Amino acid sequence: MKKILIVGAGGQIGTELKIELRKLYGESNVIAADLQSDRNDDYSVQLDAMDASALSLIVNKFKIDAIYNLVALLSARGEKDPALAWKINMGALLNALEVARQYDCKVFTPSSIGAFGPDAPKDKTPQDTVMHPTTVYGICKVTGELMGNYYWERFGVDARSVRFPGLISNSSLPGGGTTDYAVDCFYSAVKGEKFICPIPRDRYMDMMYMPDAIDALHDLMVAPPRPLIHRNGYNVTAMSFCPEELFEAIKKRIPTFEWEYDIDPMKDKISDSWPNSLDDTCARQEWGWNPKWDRDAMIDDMIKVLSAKLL
Ligand code: AKB
Repeated sequence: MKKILIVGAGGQIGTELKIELRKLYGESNVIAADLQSDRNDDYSVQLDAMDASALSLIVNKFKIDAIYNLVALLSARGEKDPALAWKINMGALLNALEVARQYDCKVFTPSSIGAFGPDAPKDKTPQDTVMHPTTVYGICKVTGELMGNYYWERFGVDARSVRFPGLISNSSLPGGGTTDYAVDCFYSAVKGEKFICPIPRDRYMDMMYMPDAIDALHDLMVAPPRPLIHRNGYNVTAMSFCPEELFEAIKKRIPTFEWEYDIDPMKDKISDSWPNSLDDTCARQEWGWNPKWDRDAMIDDMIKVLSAKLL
């Protein structure tokens, strides 16, 4: 990859991906696109991801050879307006695939644990199993995986994807996701505020610390194409926990931390339909996926970084 375009660069993943890719490839080789451009960034451009002609102009102008399409309404937000979620999530992906076809670019787009539905095996959910999601977000993710494979088989567009679990970051906040609680609780704990948890105390979901997520994105994109059998998209995970386990572990480090539960019915329903944990053997075998951050290391780092930032 020589010239990279991040579409949705101002979001939870994009903010950190931009920094890491610029360290690897140089500032001018990573163009950051979002609805609003960043005036302090010389390589930031304004782009509405729904505008295919505008995307095409940017890809042509900067001679882009890899597009990271990170535009999406997340699961809980998507349920508030399913038509809009479909329009944005699928529209941005289709534009990225079509422009990639035109200019011979690679494409990365994240899939999610949300691509699975209630009938998939709950524990160690296999790479290949039934996928009947019950959210519009999940339906978009399954369709996105199929479209990625279709563009690869039919047009040779090198589209790749991973099924991300909940992503936990110390610098950028998620928004509209079902797994957001696992980030939000750290802000409450560090600020000395009581955390109100919208997810049931014993509901397990897979999670990952953002540095591992960035490694997953990069490692998959630079992997040689041929050994990639499950290119759209790979199960990846780093840890699985339920809210009560996470809060108890935080309390060991911040003894004043308090929490209570006020279950959000929509997030309850969504999280109940998702896996407890994924089996990521295929990613490990096909491109060497190997996460570095476990739950305790992630908690220590989150508290350290947020305490320095907020206190
Ligand atoms: C969400 O909660 O919607 C996302 C996801 C797991 O895809 N974080």
